[in-house]
Amino acid sequence: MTSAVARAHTNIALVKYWGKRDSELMLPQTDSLSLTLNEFYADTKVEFSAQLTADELIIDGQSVSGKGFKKVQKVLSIVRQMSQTDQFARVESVNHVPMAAGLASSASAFAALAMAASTAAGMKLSRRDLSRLARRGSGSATRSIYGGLVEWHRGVDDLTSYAEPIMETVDFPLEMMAILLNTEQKKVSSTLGMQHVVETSPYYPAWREVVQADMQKIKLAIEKRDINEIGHIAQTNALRMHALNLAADPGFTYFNAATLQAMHAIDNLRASGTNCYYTMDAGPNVKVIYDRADRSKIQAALTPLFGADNLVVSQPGPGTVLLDQ
Ligand code: 2P0
Repeated sequence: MTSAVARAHTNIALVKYWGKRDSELMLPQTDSLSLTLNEFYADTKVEFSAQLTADELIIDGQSVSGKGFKKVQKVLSIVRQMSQTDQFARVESVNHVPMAAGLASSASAFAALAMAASTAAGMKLSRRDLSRLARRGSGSATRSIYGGLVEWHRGVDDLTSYAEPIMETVDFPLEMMAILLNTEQKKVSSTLGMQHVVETSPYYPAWREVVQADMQKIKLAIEKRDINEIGHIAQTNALRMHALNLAADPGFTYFNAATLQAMHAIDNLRASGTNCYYTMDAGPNVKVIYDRADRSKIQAALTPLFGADNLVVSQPGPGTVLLDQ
């Protein structure tokens, strides 16, 4: 019996991934760039055993079947093929988030699974290959193998679509604050949302060009450690991603009334001299991007609107690590 435990942190994209061109290989339409977060992570244990008669998945103590389980099985099957084993596996994952944050958890889940499963199967994959393996479970997981600021190269095939760190230890005061507005399960999954957009949004060709330009601009801004420029690019990129959804047929949105309230609050705060920017993903929660020095001013402005308990500060975090073997 062989087992391994890995810890992976989630990430928030500053230049978003929103569309696949191959859903089996999980090749994205565009490059993307993210910040790995310290405060949100998953610990996953994988155990291969000749005694098991099927794969098993337990998340936060609950046995899981359905779509999530299928994606886990897909990654386990790739690992079995790579390591020439036919044993089934038990996967046990625990999510560590400050509360039921409803923030993207598939990134940390599949990055941890890639490292724990490949190690438990006796392989020692390079980080590039771990990134490629994590990608097969969930696109955003490709980036969570690395800490700090990370780029996912869309590539042209399975071998060339992987992530690379731009700055693993962020050496300037970039910080992110999640505003928790709604922790219910999202109505349109990322997978379905992005597929619908690629198929029906007339803005999609423009989005590809937007991302290409934003990748260049944000890498320069990171080099200059210019938090305002990084925030400005991220906010504009997020709005353009969400515009794809509104322009699809039928159109849809992940925003709710509180999302718009938070967006206005951050725009107003910036207009009154405190530099901060927002980004949103496949759900209503808003993430604020700012310089650590401005944290208390931002908290003071947002607390009366959303409550102190719903503001979760997170620092840049590390890449995926092995905890136990
Ligand atoms: C991102 N998101 O770049 C984008 C921005 C949400 C909005 O990646 O279908 O869970 O498993 O590849 O990675 C969330 O989508 O979707 C995501 P799949 P995933 O972070």
